[in-house]
Amino acid sequence: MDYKVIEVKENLLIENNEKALALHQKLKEKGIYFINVMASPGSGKTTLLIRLINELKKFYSIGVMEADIDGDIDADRIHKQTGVASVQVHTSGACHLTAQMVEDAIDSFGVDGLNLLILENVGNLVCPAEFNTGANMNLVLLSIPEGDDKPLKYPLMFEVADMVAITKIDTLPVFNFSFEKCRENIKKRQEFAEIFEISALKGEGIDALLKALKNKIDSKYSRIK
Ligand SMILES: Nc1nc2c(ncn2[C@@H]2O[C@H](COP(=O)(O)OP(=O)(O)OP(=O)(O)O)[C@@H](O)[C@H]2O)c(=O)[nH]1
Ligand SMILES: [Mg+2]
Ligand SMILES: [Zn+2]
Repeated sequence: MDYKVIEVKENLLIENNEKALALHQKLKEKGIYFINVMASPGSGKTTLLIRLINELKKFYSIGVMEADIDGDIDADRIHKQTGVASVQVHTSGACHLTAQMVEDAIDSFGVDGLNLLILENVGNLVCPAEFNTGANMNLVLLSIPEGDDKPLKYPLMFEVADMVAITKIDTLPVFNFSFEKCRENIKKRQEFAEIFEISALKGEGIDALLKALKNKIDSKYSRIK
């Protein structure tokens, strides 16, 4: 019984990976760079995206997919506060997106003419990391109130991160959080992720993150807008 359950999951992940690679190729052919944003519920994903998009929209034609189990609050916030096209993706109760769900969302969203696609994945530090979305890069957030030990408890999320933004640094005075320990814990998972310290609320550290994101995007595809 246990064996069967494991096999089903492995097949599911292999199938998802194949789908994600095909989706990646499809977006590449359209010249669309795709960023997948993952983190815990309430860690500040939408707040950060609003700040980033208001700068990035000067350089790119952006589309945003907001994934949640229910509600359309985040897609509405993004659209109202940035003016960019956004779509709310409901997962029918699932706590992560599969590549197939991402492709279905992209197809109904209509991405032709865009050169940057951003996905705010379901707030969850566990299974979104297991399911390749076909994105060019994963931006993972870790907010100060969650604690500096999270990379030890949720290893895969920090293994698949290309960039980690330590967020809500304005709350540091009221939490027992060590940047040094957090960086050490991230490095235990992998060596390569760039790490940023930011406050989406106050704007601290946003410029460095923006610059790194632009470098990543522009090193892949030439700017079209
Ligand atoms: N102090 C502080 N609060 C922040 C910061 N960024 C976000 N918040 C607050 O954190 C709460 C959650 O922010 P959201 O941006 O909605 O978080 P989220 O990760 O998108 O949440 P879900 O989509 O529900 O998973 C809100 O009350 C924000 O105002 C920050 O840098 N500093
Ligand atoms: Mg959100
Ligand atoms: Zn899940």
